Amino acid sequence: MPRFGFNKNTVLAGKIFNIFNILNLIDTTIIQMLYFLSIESIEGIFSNLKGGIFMASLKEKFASKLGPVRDQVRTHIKEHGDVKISDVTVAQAYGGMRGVKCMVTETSALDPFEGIRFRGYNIPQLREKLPKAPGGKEPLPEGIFYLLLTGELPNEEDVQDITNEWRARSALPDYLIDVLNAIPNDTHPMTQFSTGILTLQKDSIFSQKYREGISKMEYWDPMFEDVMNLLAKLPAIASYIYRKSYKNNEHIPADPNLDWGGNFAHMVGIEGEEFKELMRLYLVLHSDHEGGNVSAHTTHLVGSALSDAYYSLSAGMNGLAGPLHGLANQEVLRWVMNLMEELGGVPDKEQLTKYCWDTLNSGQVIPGYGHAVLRQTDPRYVAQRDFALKHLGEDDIFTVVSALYDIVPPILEEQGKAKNPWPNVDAHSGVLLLHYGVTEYDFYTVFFGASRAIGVLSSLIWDRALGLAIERPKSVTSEWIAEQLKG
Ligand code: FAM
Repeated sequence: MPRFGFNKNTVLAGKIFNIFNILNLIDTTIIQMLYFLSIESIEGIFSNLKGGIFMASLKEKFASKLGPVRDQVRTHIKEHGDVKISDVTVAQAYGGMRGVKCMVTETSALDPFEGIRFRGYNIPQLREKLPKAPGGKEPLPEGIFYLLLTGELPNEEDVQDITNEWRARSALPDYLIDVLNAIPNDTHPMTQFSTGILTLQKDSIFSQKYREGISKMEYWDPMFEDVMNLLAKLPAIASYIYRKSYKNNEHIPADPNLDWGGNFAHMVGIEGEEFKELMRLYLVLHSDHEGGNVSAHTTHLVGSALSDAYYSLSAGMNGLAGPLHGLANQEVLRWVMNLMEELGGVPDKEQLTKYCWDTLNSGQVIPGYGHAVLRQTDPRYVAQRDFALKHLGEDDIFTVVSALYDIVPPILEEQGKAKNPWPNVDAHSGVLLLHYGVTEYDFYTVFFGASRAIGVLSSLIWDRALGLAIERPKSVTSEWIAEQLKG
């Protein structure tokens, strides 16, 4: 019996739910068979088949989307495989492959000036169109998962189904708690998070099915199951790490009436509707940023070797833990707090300007500013600023963060190195978390990680559904480049 997560009744509910899942599995297999027999209008046939026997589910919706995309990809490769979509320069080979178009990610696309679009929807549209918690104004993370996976906006019922499904799969097994308890509390929370995810690998359904000899065409199905099991558990894993590391190992049981994000906020131990709303927004905003960023690309790369969702996400989280990527959110807060301590409270413009130049002149970056792709203020920053303007009221740290928004871009422009002087997502998240009482900066990237899992794991299901190949780009030596340059 799991030691952490939902109580006995919810565990029983979970077991009943699993019976439905088995029915769903049979159901999905029927849909796939129909597709391979080239029978059209699967959804229509399925709705007749259902006849009240099978629960409509996200999995069937995904299965119904699969065929046309598979066809399109097959045609792209077979009929247009030689068409060139990118060139690579020497600078790009040394410079982190910036701008090289050489991978496919279906879930979201990033425009340097417009920012991120999730299946075509920008952030203001998501905030408006995705279903909300009762009485809430911010989108539910369950909704972005549905959108990323299926390409369609969910309705209230679709989202409620995911909440129920994740709730039923959320209990943490004893062996995971034992492993987490064995990790010293002063180990960085991202190390604990990544270890927790990897520890669950022994229960991977994908790995088990692969060993049993599943067909390639069905890889996506056990991957879907692993992803659902993993996403369901992430808030409990993260909260367990938080309470163990910072709150005397005193844990808060899940609230079975809450959605995924609201329950996450509750289990961390911060009550109040506003923080739950912040969590929901935060978990939507950080979920996906197309495929080339370190956490997304790592998850995809590791998954391309047919490593399961646990191996792949754990690896992606290790990439997110780098200070140039997700860890920047804790670095921003630490930098702002150091600045306020050194300058004695809220500094004036002149003091802030000097502090920024001192940071740059000492060879450090200004955390939270710049981006590899974006060339304007990150819309995720704008959404968080909007939330802060609505809810924070008088807040000294927000005052400093706002002042930096005016001061840093012209300084970076004057320095002339950063291609993008504008703030990114990480410049704003810390001040919000701190305002509501998450004072442990080192934990911030774990929130980012739980959110990013939604995007990269949706992509991983698509990777297996589309049969994307093991990644193996060609590397060259500097000697080889020198030879080319001679010619
Ligand atoms: N402060 C100082 N220098 C900066 C800078 C910043 N905020 N942003 C870029 N630069 C420098 C950069 O270090 C590089 O210097 P060198 O030529 O000496 O190597 C130069 O400007 C050109 O860099 P770029 O082409 O504009 O950026 P990159 O694509 O190489 O790197 C970032 C992008 C995000 C890694 C970089 O802007 C940075 O280090 N920012 C601060 C850290 C940060 O906020 N990271 C979070 C990014 C976020 F979106 C995320 O992934 N979560």
